[in-house]
Amino acid sequence: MKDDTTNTTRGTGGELHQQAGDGAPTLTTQQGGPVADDQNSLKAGMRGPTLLEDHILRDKIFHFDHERIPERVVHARGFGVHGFFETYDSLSDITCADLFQRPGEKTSAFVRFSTVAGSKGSPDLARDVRGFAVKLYTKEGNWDIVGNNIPVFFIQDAMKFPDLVHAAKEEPDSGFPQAQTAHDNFWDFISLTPESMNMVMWIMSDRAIPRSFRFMEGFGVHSFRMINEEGKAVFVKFHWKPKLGLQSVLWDEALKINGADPDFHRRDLWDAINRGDYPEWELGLQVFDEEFAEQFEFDVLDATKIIPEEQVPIQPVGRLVLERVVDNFFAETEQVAFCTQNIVRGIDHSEDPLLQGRNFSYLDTQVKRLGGPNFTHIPVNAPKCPVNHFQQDGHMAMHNPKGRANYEPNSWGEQGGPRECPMKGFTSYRQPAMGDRQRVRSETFADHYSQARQFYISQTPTEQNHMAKALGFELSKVKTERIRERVVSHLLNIDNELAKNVAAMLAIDPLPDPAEAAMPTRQDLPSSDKLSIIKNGPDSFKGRKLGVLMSAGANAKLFAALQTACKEEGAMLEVIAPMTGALKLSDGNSVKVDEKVDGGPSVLYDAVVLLPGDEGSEELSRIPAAQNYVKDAFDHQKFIAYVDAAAKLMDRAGIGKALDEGCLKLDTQTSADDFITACRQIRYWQRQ
Ligand code: HDE
Repeated sequence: MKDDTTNTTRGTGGELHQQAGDGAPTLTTQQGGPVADDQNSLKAGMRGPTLLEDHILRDKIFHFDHERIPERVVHARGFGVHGFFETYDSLSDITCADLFQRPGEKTSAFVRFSTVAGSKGSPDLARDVRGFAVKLYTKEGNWDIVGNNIPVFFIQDAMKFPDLVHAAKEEPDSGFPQAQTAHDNFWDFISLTPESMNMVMWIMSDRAIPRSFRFMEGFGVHSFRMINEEGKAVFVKFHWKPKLGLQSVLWDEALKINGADPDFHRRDLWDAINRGDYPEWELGLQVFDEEFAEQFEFDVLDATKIIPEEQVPIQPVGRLVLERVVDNFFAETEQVAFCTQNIVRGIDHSEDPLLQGRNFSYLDTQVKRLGGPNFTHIPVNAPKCPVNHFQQDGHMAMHNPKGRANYEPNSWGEQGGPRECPMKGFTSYRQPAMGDRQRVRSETFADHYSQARQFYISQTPTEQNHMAKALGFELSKVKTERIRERVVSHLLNIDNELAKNVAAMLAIDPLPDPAEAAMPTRQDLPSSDKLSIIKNGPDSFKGRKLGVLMSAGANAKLFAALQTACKEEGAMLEVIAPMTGALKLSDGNSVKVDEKVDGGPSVLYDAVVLLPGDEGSEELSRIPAAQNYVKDAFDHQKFIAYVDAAAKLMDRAGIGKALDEGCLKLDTQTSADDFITACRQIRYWQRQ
């Protein structure tokens, strides 16, 4: 590596000048002119003023002034990575989409995960829906599945989207709160929009605070169509199932993670890919026909409803592997432009009014964000198949056709440019469209509570408890009493106990009347196990992170045993100690410290080990951050392994007498293995 001090000089003001040579290229302006001095502007005399003619200063500052592009109006905070999609078997019976024709076919992909409400710099662990947008660069054009990690949405009609987003984002007068729905405007809108109740149950569940992008599901949300070569269509819903299973954090952890590491999710994905631990999802399809759609309890065009997996099972059709981080965040993550209308032959939209509105919106927003119609010339947006058309010019046009033909039909024969292809070209499904022009909501969309109830009753008691607490937290931040009451009046149409619990947290007594419902809540929808995170636990500690709190003299054998157990499981291990740098173990060897104890709180780990050495245990037990490390791990129902030397630390953290079966004593290699096996349950939920 080039030494920072080679080829350097000092200027008259003592400033450092690093010069080209020894492999360092020459610095230039944007016009390519070599720059002699990048430290000083051009001045009249030693002490100025600076001269207006300084084109080098102007070149640099002009560009800097224009570095920002408008952040996304929603989903501003995001993180993108590259990967590929691999088709399992041919799906030619249901679709002629090229990427699904050949088993083993690999299609390049770019995926951007995001939160919705917060601005670009907001913390990762906001309670929010996560965007799960996938761009597939197929041989017949780009196909974007612009989905979320929750399979339903707040509203049924695109007309309401600006209102929803205005209400969710910071309030227009004060400009806060940032990245939070815990405020009056959001709950005011929600409480006046009963169609949002199913989604409200989902966002008040732990789905809205995922442990990592790697441990969450993705959903296309709307019903789409697949069409085969004969023109026959079926409906499909898209599901992404993470190979590592589902996992979320607790709300108290989310709040603390946001302080300790606001980039927790993006760092997790970045680190996983860089260490070769490529996250993987299976694409699953729920395929159903018009006949099923007719007899299903709800309208398949209503994006506030799911089709339970028990009713239409999910067929895995391929896998998505994320294996490459971006070279440049702005070029790729910021400039990627997803559009729901980017579909390919063999896939088609449904008449879902939310989807129809989205198809208009995304193209519009890209022009605003990226500054013109040529955003497909940006590498991350460019299709990886031949692109030939007569569209031309516009801002920043990069690929300009040669020759005279820029229209068709034309008479220019071989020089005439591209022509239509009825065989391979996109064809829309021939769905008859008839009816009076009218601004209406279909009455088949009117059941607002039944699936909200179904979601709630499908959760484990632990998850139900989290939901009640989340509602209690959010509504405690709502200052207007009648809004809080109105939300409880909706909850009464979902589940009495839930409504009562939340009302108690808000001291609402007596209970309000249940909200007037367009349709009564169905009590006959069965619970669906697939809707719970805990019931679909990973049963593995793979991909998770163990935090080992240590001090000088820590038992080297046990440390090695933990390292082996983690490696075998495919988990990571980090060392946390009072000081950064290196730590001496009992055998005299040193180990690298990953985090100083106040920079590595236990909320950043999935399970913890307390492994102080005899020498340093007293000092460690007096550090408040170490005590919090233990207390939080215990309160967050994490598995804890400890050695005798940790007794004082545990006492000072107030857990010494509370140890339970989620706290395991560590003394041999087998106990290290047993501990990692216990960690597969992710949390010791029995600890209340
Ligand atoms: Fe979006 N949405 N959305 N949305 N959406 C955008 O497009 C919009 C909706 C989703 O990582 C915007 O490029 C309307 C549902 C994701 O770049 C914008 C409606 C779902 C992303 C837009 C919806 C989504 C966006 C803002 C209601 C889940 C981030 C910036 C009719 C199925 C993509 C942009 C990325 C982004 C409009 C509803 C998912 C303004 C009008 C439902 C994952 O075009």
